Amino acid sequence: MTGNSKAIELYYWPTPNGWKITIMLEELGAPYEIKYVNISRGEQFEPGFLKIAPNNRMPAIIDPDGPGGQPISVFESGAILQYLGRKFARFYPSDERARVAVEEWLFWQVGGLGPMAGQAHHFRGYAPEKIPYAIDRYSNECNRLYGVMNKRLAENEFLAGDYSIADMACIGWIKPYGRQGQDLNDFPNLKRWFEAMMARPAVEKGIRVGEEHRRRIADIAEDKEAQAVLFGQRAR
Ligand SMILES: N[C@@H](CCC(=O)N[C@@H](CS)C(=O)NCC(=O)O)C(=O)O
Repeated sequence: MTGNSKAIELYYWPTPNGWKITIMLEELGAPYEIKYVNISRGEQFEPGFLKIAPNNRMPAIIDPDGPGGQPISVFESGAILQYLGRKFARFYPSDERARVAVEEWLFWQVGGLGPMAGQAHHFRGYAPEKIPYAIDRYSNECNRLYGVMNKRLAENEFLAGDYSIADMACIGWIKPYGRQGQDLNDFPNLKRWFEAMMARPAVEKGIRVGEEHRRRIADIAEDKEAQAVLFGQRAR
């Protein structure tokens, strides 16, 4: 482990993408300071935040003790997990074969499970109009992805063999399985993994960070200000 005495600043809101990083920091036992970015109120567009996270999405971090002892900022949850995994040399193996397996499943999450489940949440929960084609399209895609994970977990305890940042990336997106129209009883290996993951103290603690700010779908579905901020964004 390299120097980790200074707290890492985590720009965060309690959502599946934010949880990935609180879970990792809890697993590492690394000191961190939460900077809330209230995405329903547009704080992701504040110039100071955009400087470190130009995609106006959280999570992002600033590590005051970055390479060469100088601060570094990182945005994109996958890049943050990889950075922390390298810095602390944990949950992201350096052996090339093992590392490739972690990266396959990490990128599978950030490019597949996350975006597809996010669209399922949108069309099933938030969209003012219920569009059957969109609901089916994203619920079916989640179902397919759950099947892929279930098969993988038939032969592996965790996605990449040993517990890794790939599992941390996925858990927050499987937790709301009901919002994606899925039943874990249809996926017994995934269910076994899900229960093992949720039993980890760091996962439980990471998901609880900022839970007082978490809002139910129905709240957002009625909150015109949040909808105006979050939905229908275009280039600025
Ligand atoms: N690819 C990004 C996605 C992050 C993301 O979508 N964050 C959402 C919350 S889960 C956000 O900050 N949304 C703000 C907005 O939509 O303006 C990552 O993995 O970090």
